[in-house]
Amino acid sequence: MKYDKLPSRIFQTHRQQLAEMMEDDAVLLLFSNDIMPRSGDQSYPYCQQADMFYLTGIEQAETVLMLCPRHANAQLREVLFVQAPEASKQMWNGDTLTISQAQAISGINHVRYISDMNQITRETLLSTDKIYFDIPENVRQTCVVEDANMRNAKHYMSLYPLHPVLRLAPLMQYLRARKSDDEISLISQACQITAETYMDMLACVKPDVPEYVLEGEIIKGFLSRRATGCSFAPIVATGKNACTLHYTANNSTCKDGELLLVDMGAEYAHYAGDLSRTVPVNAKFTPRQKEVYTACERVFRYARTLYVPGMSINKIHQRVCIRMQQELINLGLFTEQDVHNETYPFECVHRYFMHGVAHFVGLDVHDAGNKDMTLDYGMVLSCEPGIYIPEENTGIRIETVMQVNDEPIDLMPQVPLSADEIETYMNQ
Ligand SMILES: [Mn+2]
Repeated sequence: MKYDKLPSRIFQTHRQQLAEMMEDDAVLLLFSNDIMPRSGDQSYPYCQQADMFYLTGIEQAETVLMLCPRHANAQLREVLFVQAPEASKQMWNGDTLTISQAQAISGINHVRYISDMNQITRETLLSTDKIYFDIPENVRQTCVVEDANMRNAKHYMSLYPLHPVLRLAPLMQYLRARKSDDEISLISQACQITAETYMDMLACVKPDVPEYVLEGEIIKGFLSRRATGCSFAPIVATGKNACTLHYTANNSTCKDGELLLVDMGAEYAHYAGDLSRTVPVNAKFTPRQKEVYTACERVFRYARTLYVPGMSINKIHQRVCIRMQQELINLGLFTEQDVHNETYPFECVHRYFMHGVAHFVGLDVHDAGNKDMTLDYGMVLSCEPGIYIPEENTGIRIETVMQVNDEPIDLMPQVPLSADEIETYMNQ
């Protein structure tokens, strides 16, 4: 692996915390992601199911975790199944984990080959009342492709139709939203790689440079700093492209006099970074660009102070919208009277700031957690106000990653922020 080996205590702690939340007489069957076909005989780079990584640290396919924390037979409380070595596969793909390597990574004593799974799960299920399954519950995505956990849930439900089933997702959402110190240092590492790469990339920003050249600099910067890759596809958007929130075509050319918006994140040891910044292509803001930029910067500086225990994403967003409304009125984008005539709150604001100001960040860049969850120590979220004015060819987003604290902590404080800092940095 590219990253420093993680201590198994990270995963042991996660399993212990989950065990405390699980119902008595219940067993969890958790399946690794499938290898996703691309075209012909090619597959996409393998991506482990996030909860599987969170609970075991195992990165390979054909892995199953069975947890039955209060089973009378101690041998059945925690069992990990991994694929057995196969000479023909090893010739092409390299070695798979041995039993002892899987034990060392996960901290699980009872590691067996997957061929033993049917017998061991049968013995456990017939002596247990309920089964937890981890079917996908992301509010932002319903996928037409059935994943391994959904497929196996249906399979086991048909084999054991009299066992009530339970949802794992709410438990994982609760746990994964609260990061340990180990996890926070991994996210910080991903953020450090992201920030350094961004600041190096700025040296290449100038009129007539294509967006994809900057995308290349980002990927090169990430990989050479030991990132596993990108936590999401980089957005490199000049001028009006920045008003497409998830613009990833990156095939235009940066023009003199335009602003450039970059939204990028490295992935280190499966944990995500997430950074957005906006700079003038020619290293000098026009007076109007500076006016809009500094309005967004003021909202950003204010928003960062709100990542304290007791808040929630929805509460932060509400306060940021109030502040944003005043800034947008001052920019002449709408009037107090327009606000008075709104059919729903912040209708005018939403024309120019149409996305949320925060999401959880962790194993997924948009990590487990919901918008009404009360923020607590150990939570990590993005902070990303933006102002988008297509008629002025302008899209601005300023984003960092914040750790919730009495004094909220910006995990990328080194990145130039004020218009003056940006111009000085780009001209040096
Ligand atoms: Mn983000």
